[in-house]
Amino acid sequence: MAGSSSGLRGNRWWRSSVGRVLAGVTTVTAVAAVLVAAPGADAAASTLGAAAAQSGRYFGTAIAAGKLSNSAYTTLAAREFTMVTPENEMKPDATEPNQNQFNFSAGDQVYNWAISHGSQVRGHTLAWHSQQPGWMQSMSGTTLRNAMINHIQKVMAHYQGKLAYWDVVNEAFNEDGSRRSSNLQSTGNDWIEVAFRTARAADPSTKLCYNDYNIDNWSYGKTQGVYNMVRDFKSRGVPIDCVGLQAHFTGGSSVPGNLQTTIAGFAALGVDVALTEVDVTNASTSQYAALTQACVNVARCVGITVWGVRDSDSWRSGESPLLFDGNGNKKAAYNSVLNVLNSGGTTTTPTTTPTGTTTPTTPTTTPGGGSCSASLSAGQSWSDRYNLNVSVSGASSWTVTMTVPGPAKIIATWNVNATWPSSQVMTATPNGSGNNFGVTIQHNGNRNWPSVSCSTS
Ligand code: 9MR
Repeated sequence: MAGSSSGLRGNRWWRSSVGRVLAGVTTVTAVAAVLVAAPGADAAASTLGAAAAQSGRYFGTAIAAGKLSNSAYTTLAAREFTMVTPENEMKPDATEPNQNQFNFSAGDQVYNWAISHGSQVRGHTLAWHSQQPGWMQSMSGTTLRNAMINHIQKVMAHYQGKLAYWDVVNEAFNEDGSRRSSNLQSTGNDWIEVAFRTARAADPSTKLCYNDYNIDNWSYGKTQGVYNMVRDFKSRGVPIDCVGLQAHFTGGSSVPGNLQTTIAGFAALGVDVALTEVDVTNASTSQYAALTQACVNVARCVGITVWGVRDSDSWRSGESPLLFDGNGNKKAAYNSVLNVLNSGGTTTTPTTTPTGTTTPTTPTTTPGGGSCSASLSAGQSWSDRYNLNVSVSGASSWTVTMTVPGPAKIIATWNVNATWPSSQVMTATPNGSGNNFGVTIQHNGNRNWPSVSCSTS
């Protein structure tokens, strides 16, 4: 956990945060407490999710509903990951098996598991040439266009306000950067922007992404094709918030040397970028380290998702491409990813966060049960989100409740067992990491301090 205060003074977190800590805590006593009981922001974290959260990022995995009854699988997934992508359960063939008859049972299973384990969810995917239900495969023209619009509206309505991201359109380009031919493409070249406009209207709270494979190499035709589309969308006001690089470095491909250039290139258009389906042939440690480094070096690279938990869960299990072996043991690549995440590398321009007058410290005494108090101090911040460090004192068994002022919402925590079923209200208990933990809040324009209270039982 946290090192000595002198160690902290020398590091990046300390330099970038001390001004905001001084601004954000109300009393001299509280400032002194922060100096000594250093928040764990830059201490080496021991899980992927916790390590990524130190720089406001998530670390995710694909989850299959059919494996949620396997406790080895769920224990590992709950421990390590802070973002979940349903591997197949939110695809069109799963959610609309018959036209206008929707089935969200498997999608909801993955969603409910994820949020009950303090994880966010990335919806995957609404419009795609593949995994269409049979009735859609045989459609064309206006009928198909209208069916696509209806599908997006109904599926997004079901998950309204619940998902962090949606892959609105998946894999719509050819390798040379032209549009892939499909029944959707045949409805007109504007089908992608219609999908995004429909999605924004259906759920303005979710970030809307374009997702594809083989768009990792900046000089590749497909990368440039997607880049030009995103640039065009941004210039014409077509709503798009993010680009997902699937980053499948399996089946003969490997991490290109210019991956960071690609991530930065997309980010410069004003979209979030994520690596969304990572796997690497034989889990090369150097390639895993390189792809992680490329992400953490770009401020708007918001997270990394690996495409499965253990090698045995992979769609390409023959290439053993993931971070855990079939028995759930950490592989060498796990450590190389963790080390890069723990070494920081975030290059962001901190903004002043949070602001406002809410008292960040609310001690509570519970009759007969001892007492505890929780105080907040500001951590790193980015244009869309900021970290807070929570320091608990007075008891080793505690429950901290934090309420963030909407439309701000909690998107990640580390060094704590936490759930935030409403996005605005979080309940947290110790997870054995001590009495300091961290929270990432997406401010959505409201940077006022959350309120916090502590109780014992
Ligand atoms: O991992 C998914 C596998 O279980 C499915 O059989 C397959 C069917 O298309 O889709 C896999 O996931 C894909 C993802 O949805 C989109 N990018 C490529 C992934 C690997 O094929």
